[in-house]
Amino acid sequence: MKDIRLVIGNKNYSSWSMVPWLLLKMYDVDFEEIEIELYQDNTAEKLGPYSPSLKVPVLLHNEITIWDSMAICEYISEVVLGGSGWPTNPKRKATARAVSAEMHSEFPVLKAEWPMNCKASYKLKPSNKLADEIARIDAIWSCCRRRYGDNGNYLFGRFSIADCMFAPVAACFEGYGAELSKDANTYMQTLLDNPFVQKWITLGRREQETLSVVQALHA
Ligand SMILES: N[C@@H](CCC(=O)N[C@@H](CS)C(=O)NCC(=O)O)C(=O)O
Repeated sequence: MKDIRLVIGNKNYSSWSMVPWLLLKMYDVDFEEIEIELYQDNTAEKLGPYSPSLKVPVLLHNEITIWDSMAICEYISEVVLGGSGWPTNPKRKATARAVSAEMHSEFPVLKAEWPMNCKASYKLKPSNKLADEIARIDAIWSCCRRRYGDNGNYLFGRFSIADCMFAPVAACFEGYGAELSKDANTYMQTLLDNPFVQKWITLGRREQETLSVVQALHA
């Protein structure tokens, strides 16, 4: 058994699972992956021993259990990566934390109307409320790239936790055909070109399970 274990859901559907998985992969941290199929009759039974919230992702490290994507990333950065999960400059770090927290806690319409589905490949016209949320994400991406993207192609230049938070959004935007500004589109492509993002999407597309809730949304 490895020291670090990450419990995740179906790669095709579980956006929050992708967040710490990508961080661990990008920083070459050795970990064991435990994948549990979501929304099945026995999901709660299988998740119970790992997850107090009965949700994924969950990080298990020594005797510690952490059951939230953002908290997991903070922990990995602090305990495993010596703080390098965030930009070092305090202003960049504060902004990276703010946009990551905004992604984590806001955008209810995006999460409901365009849920993660790696197999989606069609254009969906967003509702007005969703268009507002897409415009806000576009503004975050364009603004961070312009202000902080001087030392690399990611949101704050070099790769950080903020990119992990937005990687599932890039997959959704591509799958459902979001229309973005030029700068935001370039950043989305950077995320989609990341080899581990590609790996997650490829593995997600190979999964056979179909969640009827997600299918019904776009039938
Ligand atoms: N705030 C949590 C949200 C976790 C979450 O909602 N996970 C979904 C999968 S992406 C889940 O486990 N859903 C199962 C359920 O709601 O029963 C986080 O960031 O980790």
